[in-house]
Amino acid sequence: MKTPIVVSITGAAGQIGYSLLPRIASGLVFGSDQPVSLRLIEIEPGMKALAGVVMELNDCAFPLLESIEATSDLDTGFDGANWALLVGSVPRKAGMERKDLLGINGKIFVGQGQAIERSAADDVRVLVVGNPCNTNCLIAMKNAPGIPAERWHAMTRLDENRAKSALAEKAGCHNRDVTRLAIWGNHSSTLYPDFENALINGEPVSKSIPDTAWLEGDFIKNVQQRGAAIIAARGLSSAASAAHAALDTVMTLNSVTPADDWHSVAVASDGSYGVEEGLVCSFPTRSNSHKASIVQGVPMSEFGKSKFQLTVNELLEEKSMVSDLLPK
Ligand code: NAX
Repeated sequence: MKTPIVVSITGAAGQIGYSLLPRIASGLVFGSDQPVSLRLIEIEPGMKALAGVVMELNDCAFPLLESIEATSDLDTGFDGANWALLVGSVPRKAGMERKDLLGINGKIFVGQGQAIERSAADDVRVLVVGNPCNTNCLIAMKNAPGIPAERWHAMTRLDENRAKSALAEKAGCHNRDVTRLAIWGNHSSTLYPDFENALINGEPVSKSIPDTAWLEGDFIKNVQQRGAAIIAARGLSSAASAAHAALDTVMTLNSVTPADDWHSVAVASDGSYGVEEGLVCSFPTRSNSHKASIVQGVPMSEFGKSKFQLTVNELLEEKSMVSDLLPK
């Protein structure tokens, strides 16, 4: 038997946690011969529900699930973590400004970053899902200066998957025929789904979808607003698709990306495409199974550049709103 991989998950009793956990425990994500130890983190009010989730995981009798620790203590929760999935955060409530949300959740990510640095394994990698995920990731990363910046990620894969699905529907093809779909910028309503560099069956999207007005208009708007559309329909925010995208992200980061494709994840900028160094921004990336690298030289039209600048400006604004949480 291999040594178990330790996976810590915050917000484990929430909707996304509920979809995420059985799939990790089943071996789907880390391999069919890789035992997994789960460390599930909740705030005190969530601990009762988390106890129920633990009962259900036990009742699945997963052969690869080595152990489960349920805790509200961060150091216990991140102890020895090889992967930390930061899903839990406080949802935006009526009357709350974005600045308020950034402040409330930002403080959570200060403590989590510090605890990950103190307690996680030397090779820990982190994926932030809880919103606003780019800036939460920035805060946690800056509060864990001992962990290399390349180990921090925030999730934009759900937006990529949504965009692929929308293009496939319009083109009348399968979503597996859509490749090189990059999300640029922030996971928010300013994100830019790059149809100019995406391919359908290896050809530019414009060949299958010559409707430029749709691509520049409704396509972008629908991807940006998809989360709100799901809330309107379901009465709850997306959870199954979000959990799936989180697992897609981890599996992509753990494998080698084919040379003719790329995937979206927000990483600390290295200055590529003029984005301020350190800003956690979504780019087209390729992984070598240990590290995601930003794909260089992706061309952008004036239209694409203006959309990208808008979402980068929002990230800079978010950063300035949480400057008191970012150690110099
Ligand atoms: P839920 O409200 O169902 O669950 C969140 C859980 O986190 C709750 O059980 C809560 O007790 C717990 N929690 C809150 N603060 C915590 C803390 N400091 N430490 C540990 N646990 C804590 O939300 P859910 O639908 O699971 O969504 C979780 C997060 O994902 C939200 O912030 C949501 O906005 C974000 N999303 C991010 C997406 C992305 O693409 N990056 C898409 C889906 C989702 O909206």
